Amino acid sequence: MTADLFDTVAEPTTPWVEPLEPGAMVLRQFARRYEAALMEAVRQVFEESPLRHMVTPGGFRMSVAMTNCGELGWVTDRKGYRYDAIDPETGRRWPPMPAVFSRLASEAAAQAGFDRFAPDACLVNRYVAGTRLSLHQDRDERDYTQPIVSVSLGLPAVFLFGGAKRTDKARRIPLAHGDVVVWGGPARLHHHGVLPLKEGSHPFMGDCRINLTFRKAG
Ligand code: MD6
Ligand code: FE
Repeated sequence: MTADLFDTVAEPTTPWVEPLEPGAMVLRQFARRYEAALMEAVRQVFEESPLRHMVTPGGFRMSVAMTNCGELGWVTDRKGYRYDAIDPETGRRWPPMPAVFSRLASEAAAQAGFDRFAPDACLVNRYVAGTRLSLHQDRDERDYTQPIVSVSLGLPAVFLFGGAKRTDKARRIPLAHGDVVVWGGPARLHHHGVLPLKEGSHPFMGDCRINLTFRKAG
């Protein structure tokens, strides 16, 4: 049997759009079309640049385990947050962005009204039970006209989506395997985070949630 690179195992569900606010929406089940290829590509990225717990500038070890692929990778250490072309753990460039990653990200962005999104950075996050991400803005990128595309795989999570100010009330948005959140335009700098992951088991991913966050960083 020959399988195309972008073939899927399961019959993909027809995606639907859930608007959040101007510039932000959830594309429900949008990543299901490529789920098999995505999971295989994630596995390959982990082999080349393993997951690690980075340290914040304040000295706290992040509960999310992270790695990157693409031209640039997001890193944090005692010196601060930044994008770097070199993985500090391996001393080599981050693994190239798998074709299925760039394709999914630009298709999702286009669906959300952001044409020609060409990410140069993909942050890969792994959450296990108890892992959380506190409210923050993504503002280490150069060009805020470019959106953020965030893909959820594996265990469900509750995504927090707030406003321009950290104190703005944040909505709680349940995210399931295959859901994609896109935020840009007037929502580009809105605060967001993830509530502590609940224990569980996912048929493809086991006991974790994988999140792919695509950016045009450079
Ligand atoms: C998520 N991650 O994991 C969303 N932002 O669902 C992020 O928003 C994020 O993991 C900036 C830096 C690291 C991150
Ligand atoms: Fe973020």
